[in-house]
Amino acid sequence: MADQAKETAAQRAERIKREKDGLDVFEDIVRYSRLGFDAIDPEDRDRFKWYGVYQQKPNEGHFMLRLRLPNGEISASQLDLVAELTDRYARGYGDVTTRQNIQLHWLTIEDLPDVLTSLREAGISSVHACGDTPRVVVGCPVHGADCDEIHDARDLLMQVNGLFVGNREFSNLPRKFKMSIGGCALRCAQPEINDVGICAVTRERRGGVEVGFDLSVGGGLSTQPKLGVRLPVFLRPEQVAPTCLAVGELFREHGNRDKRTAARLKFLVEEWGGERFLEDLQRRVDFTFDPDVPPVPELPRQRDHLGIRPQKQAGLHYVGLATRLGRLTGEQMRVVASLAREFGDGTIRFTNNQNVIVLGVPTAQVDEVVRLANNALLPPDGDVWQRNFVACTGAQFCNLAVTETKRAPGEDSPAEQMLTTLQARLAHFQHFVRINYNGCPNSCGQHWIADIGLQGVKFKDTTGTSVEGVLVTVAGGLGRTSRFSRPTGIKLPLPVVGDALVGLFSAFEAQATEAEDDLGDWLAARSDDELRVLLGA
Ligand code: SRM
Ligand code: SF4
Repeated sequence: MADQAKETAAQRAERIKREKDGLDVFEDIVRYSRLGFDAIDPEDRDRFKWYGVYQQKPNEGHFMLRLRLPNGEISASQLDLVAELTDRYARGYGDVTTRQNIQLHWLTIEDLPDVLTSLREAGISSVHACGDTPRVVVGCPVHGADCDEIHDARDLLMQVNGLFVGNREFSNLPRKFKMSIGGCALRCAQPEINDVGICAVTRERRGGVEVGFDLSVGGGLSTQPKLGVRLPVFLRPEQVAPTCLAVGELFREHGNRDKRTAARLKFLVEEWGGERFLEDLQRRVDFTFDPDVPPVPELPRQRDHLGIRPQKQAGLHYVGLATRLGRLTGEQMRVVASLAREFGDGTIRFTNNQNVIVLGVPTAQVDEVVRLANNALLPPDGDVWQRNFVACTGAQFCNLAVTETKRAPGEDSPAEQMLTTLQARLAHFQHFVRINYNGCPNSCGQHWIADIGLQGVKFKDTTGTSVEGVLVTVAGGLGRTSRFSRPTGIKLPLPVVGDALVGLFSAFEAQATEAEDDLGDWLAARSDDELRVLLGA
């Protein structure tokens, strides 16, 4: 056995994975639930992640549980169960995540066997939701319903998810591995920032149009954001699953296992380049990749599906509801479940903006759904602020956070203050805007792709006092022009951020000539010095 005292973080992580597959830790969770928190071997605690269980901060015996909801999908009865568990074990609230999942906090080791077993019996998995594993496959939350969709890729997504989840062949990857498979024309599933990004495309063919899939690899955010590299391949639907498996194998075999910070697929793609990557991939599949790819289409900047929209099925609508900062009480979960069951077709899907969509609502029932959703503080259209303000977990629970972001529903927090200020002072604002707030540089809240990215930092103010604040980044976005937000160097103490943003957006409004004027372009054209003045920094 290695000298554990001298191990690097990567050596430790690799040894822990080699010595026991995280998938074998369930029995230990049951055993520790009888022995108590203090008996937990720290290495087993690391393996708990393979069941979506993560030690929460402060480390006083509580855990976070991340569910695995491929395509963000959950049924009404499943959400009822999650609501019940939320109230019984998680102090009454949970989070919708930027990968369309639900997370609960405050679970104890004693609670875990009951919670995990109840979820499993209801068909909800948390397997491979955390750890060095194939994470949940994200997708378009209106797969199968969107009138403009290119291809309903839901079944394909579920097939790929099923091939990876709980598969021991992929249970020891060098690092987390994230896939996105989407069929909508908006590419709302953000293929550009996933390790594997697959989205539906069409190309002209004699006699008509052929539907296939585009493939990009090595996208990701974190401290070193990279856009996925588009490979010159046109995938037929039946080639998607074998291609995903091949990328997973390639990553497993060639990903960097010596340095955690260089282990993600994006670094391998960067080192090899697309050409070599594709050559290796070609050797792993039993078909020849078709290089005839269509041009990248013009993509809009706003790529979500919130609001009330007709479905491709005549007489049905889907209704998107805006959460407040991604936090849902058990009661709100029950309302969403009952809306889906009583008025919709029972399907609920979470979005990567931490919102939720109820599908299959007959036209005649839409008004009632809107009324009940508003009563539950889940406005169907949401104003621009609530709909597009994303906040990661932050210091309340996160081990890596530098600053606080949000707190329990109804409690004051920096994100709540910012959102309330914007809603109160710029209620009329109509332009598309995306604000993403992270408690640290890891970008779980995706600040790199926001118009306004807020990254939690500690810094010294003008009096030399250390304060909590944000570093402002601007003009990021996916779509028409994919670009990461630009760090401005401007740091604002948390209490002034809301007012500072009001000043900035008011200046934009004063200069914008048309409702369609683009905030992202305007921000991109402002120098850091100009922004500093507009933000009052
Ligand atoms: Fe994340 C680690 C929360 C999406 C990049 N992330 C963490 C931990 C586990 C840190 C910790 O030790 O506590 C956070 C758990 C806090 C808690 O108790 O909730 C955490 N990440 C989240 C969530 C809940 C943020 C949210 O509020 O929505 C998201 C859960 C997604 C899910 O359901 O699976 C979440 N994390 C992301 C994303 C966004 C995405 O995937 O599109 C990213 C950037 C994309 C990417 O991976 O490149 C992201 N999280 C990270 C990183 C940096 C990874 C890296 O490559 O360097 C870490 C730290 C690490 O892994 O070492 C991290
Ligand atoms: Fe935690 Fe940082 Fe991720 Fe926020 S961005 S959840 S603070 S690791």
